[in-house]
Amino acid sequence: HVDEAYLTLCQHILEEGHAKGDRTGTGTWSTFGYQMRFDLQKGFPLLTTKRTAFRLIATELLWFLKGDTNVRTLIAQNNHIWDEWAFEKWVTSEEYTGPDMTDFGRRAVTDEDFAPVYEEQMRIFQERIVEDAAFAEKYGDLGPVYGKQWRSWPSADGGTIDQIKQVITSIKENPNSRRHIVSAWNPAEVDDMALPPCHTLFQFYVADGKLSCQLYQRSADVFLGVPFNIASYALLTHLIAKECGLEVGEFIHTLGDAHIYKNHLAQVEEQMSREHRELPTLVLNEEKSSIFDYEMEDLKIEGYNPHPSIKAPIAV
Ligand code: UFP
Repeated sequence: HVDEAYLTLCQHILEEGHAKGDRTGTGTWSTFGYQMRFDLQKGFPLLTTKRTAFRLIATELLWFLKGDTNVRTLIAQNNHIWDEWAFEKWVTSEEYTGPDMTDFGRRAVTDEDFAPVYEEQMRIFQERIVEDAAFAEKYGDLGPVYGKQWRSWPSADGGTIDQIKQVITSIKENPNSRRHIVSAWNPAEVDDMALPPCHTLFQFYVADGKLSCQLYQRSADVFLGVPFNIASYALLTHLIAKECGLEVGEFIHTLGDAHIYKNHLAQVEEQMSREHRELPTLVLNEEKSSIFDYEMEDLKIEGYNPHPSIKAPIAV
């Protein structure tokens, strides 16, 4: 069960983790190198011990698959998971003249006077991204993040490589290949990205008519990020399997620096006290088959009856 594997990971970090500082200044408990396996035949791996927003996961995945790197599309769909990273670019630019937003991610949760000032600036930013196309082009773009590397990795000859199209072709034409790989980690462009890819590289594998996927995630915010990352790659595996005429196999999640932020500990304890429930199922619109044609309304989760969501501050 996905919750058992996930809560075992949490337990492992709490028991074996090193106290480790990090880029965001929050502080973590961290371990290095961990693997979980999920049999996608046994239900869709969306956590049941905490409500996890499938809508946000699916709209983000479709955004990656369309090759989009601008938060405008996400904000217009009321998906705000990437806002902080675009906002960071805006408030550190010369054009920004509002109140000081230095270290806004941490201060928004630790400083009561600052929180409303930050929220006001964020609201103004979001509205402007949606209303002002030129502003969005400049400040909504996150740089060459996933969408760009997946669909148009710049090649040495000045062209681009569509890794998703290529991997689908390779799965269809040569299922036994050991080279079904997509890499989001482009060393030449990492410095231009708002956030260097956390899910760094994935590989597909075909056996007995089933498609499996393994992800290497270099850095894993276990409370906030990982539940999304599991469901996102499970969904991707379903979409690619359908397009290739295969059943789904396993999703294997390999983690590098797997950490629990120190300000998520109470939330993790709360979740660990809950009993898991039956997994939901994913229902795809039968009329669609190309992975590039899906819209949010084509992807449905049925039978999802989780425990309530648990709020926690995100480290930016
Ligand atoms: N993070 C995830 N999953 C994601 C994502 C981010 O866990 O899909 F985009 C977390 C990991 C880490 C932070 O806590 O975001 C990225 O920081 P860094 O680049 O310093 O590893």
